[in-house]
Amino acid sequence: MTFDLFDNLDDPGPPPEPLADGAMVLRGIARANAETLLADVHAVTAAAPWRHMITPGGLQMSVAMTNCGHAGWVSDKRGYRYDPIDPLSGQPWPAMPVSFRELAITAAGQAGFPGFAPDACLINRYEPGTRLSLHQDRDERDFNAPIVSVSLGLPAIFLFGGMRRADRPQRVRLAHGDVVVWGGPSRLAFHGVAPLADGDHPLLGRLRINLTFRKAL
Ligand code: MD3
Ligand code: FE
Repeated sequence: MTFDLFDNLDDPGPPPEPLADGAMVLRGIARANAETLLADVHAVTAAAPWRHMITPGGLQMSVAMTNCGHAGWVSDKRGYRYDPIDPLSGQPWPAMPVSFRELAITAAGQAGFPGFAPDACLINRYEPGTRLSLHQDRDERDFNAPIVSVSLGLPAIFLFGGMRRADRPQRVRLAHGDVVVWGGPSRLAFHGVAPLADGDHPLLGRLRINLTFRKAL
């Protein structure tokens, strides 16, 4: 068992950090539960293994992905969509672990989005050098619901752009345990992740894992 300052329940931690209209950073709020979250990631990947999806343009993504919940985000030559079935296994995606759901709902509430009901969680795995190019998340049905993201392992530089692809993105460092809630006018902002710098994280070694919670259906 490891302990750090955030395990002291008397310490409220840093206050929520507004990033843009509707976007709030909750620094370190997932740290105390990180080992449980990671055990649950491993349980999900035992049933729905990591895979490198293919974009509609035919390129393999450098980030490995899987999903849990009632629907999973998939990409192939036919396009992007949410599917209740994992195309690798032909089975439904694994259920969303309780630890995931509770964190996502708590974070959304702290950021001013009570009643968030995520039905999908996309899990991204970054190795050093991998990146996610600038994109919008617009495959979900209801853009009124926020997206909640949880960063674990190696830190990343997150690129947060505007409503147009050409808008110069701000660079935000997201570290282990940081949670960001993206709602309101930020929900459709362009965003991405810069190539991951190498490092050695005590829990995850040379990896970053990001969970994104969505109301997809
Ligand atoms: C801002 N993932 O899975 S999480 C993605 O770190 C994705 O793996 C990144 O972008 C990652 O689609 C970034 C932060 C994030 C997620 C969704 C957003 C930021 C967002 C949707 C709208 C605006
Ligand atoms: Fe995204």
